[in-house]
Amino acid sequence: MSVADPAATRVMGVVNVTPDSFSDGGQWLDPELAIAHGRHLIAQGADLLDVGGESTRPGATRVPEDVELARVMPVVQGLAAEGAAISVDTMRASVAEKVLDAGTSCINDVSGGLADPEMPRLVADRGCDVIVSHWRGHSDVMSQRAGYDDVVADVARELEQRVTAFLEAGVRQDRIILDPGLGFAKNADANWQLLSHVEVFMATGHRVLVGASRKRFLGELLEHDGVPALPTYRDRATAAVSALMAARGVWAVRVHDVAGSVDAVRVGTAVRAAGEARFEQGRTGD
Ligand code: PMM
Repeated sequence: MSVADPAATRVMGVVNVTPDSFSDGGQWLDPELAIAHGRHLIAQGADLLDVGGESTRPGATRVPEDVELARVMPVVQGLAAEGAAISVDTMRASVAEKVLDAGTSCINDVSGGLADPEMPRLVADRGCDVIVSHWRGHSDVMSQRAGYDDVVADVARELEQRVTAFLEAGVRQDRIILDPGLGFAKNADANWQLLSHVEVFMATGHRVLVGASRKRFLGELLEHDGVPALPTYRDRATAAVSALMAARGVWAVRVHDVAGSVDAVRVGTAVRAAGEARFEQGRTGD
């Protein structure tokens, strides 16, 4: 890897086609606006776009399948026609099947295949990439399931079980991307622990994706007089996480503000490259 290798950690830009996402809800519900937003994120340097039609914020109620599909389908079709690399954020195999037909190359299942037992088989049949996140239940119950003995070990073990389910269904090992699922049944301390120990997930040999963008734990960190920072004021902290994760060598960061993370990833990648260069020098000097 060289210092000039900005692609070392990918930047995944979020296109939420929802009225109620905590981070950007309602902004891109019109398909034309969502497509324009995706185009803008690509121009800013996003390597791939994550299109979602169902909010997963704590307390959110599920949307019916036909509504989810109607939201994401025109956006996937429009962006795929422009050559964008697309993942779709869905927990439904039926939605995944249709968006794969429309040009999606990756399924981002925040439930890690737990919400829909058909998901592993579908992914195996289609041979696509899949993001397998750590998850303990839908938005209405997840905050009650945030208890851990050792959050890093517990999340690693539970994720391994989900990976096994995908492998047993016939998904290729190298198609599976791991995500510790920041904010999903996790309090702030748990999220910081998982970021701090991201190498535990990388040690599995799978690609690792981290989604810290605009999340509540960043708002809590940046509080003023006990009031958490609003989601859009969390972008600089998000970029800081992106730099740190790039320095550790994660495969991708999932963010709303792409421009900030593209620069941050270049910083982190340069730090990482410099460290590797010194290590290589040390080895040849032996
Ligand atoms: N976070 C959200 C939604 N989808 N997908 C993955 N793989 N990882 C995440 O951390 C994640 C996700 C939270 O909602 P948002 O779309 O408003 O950011």
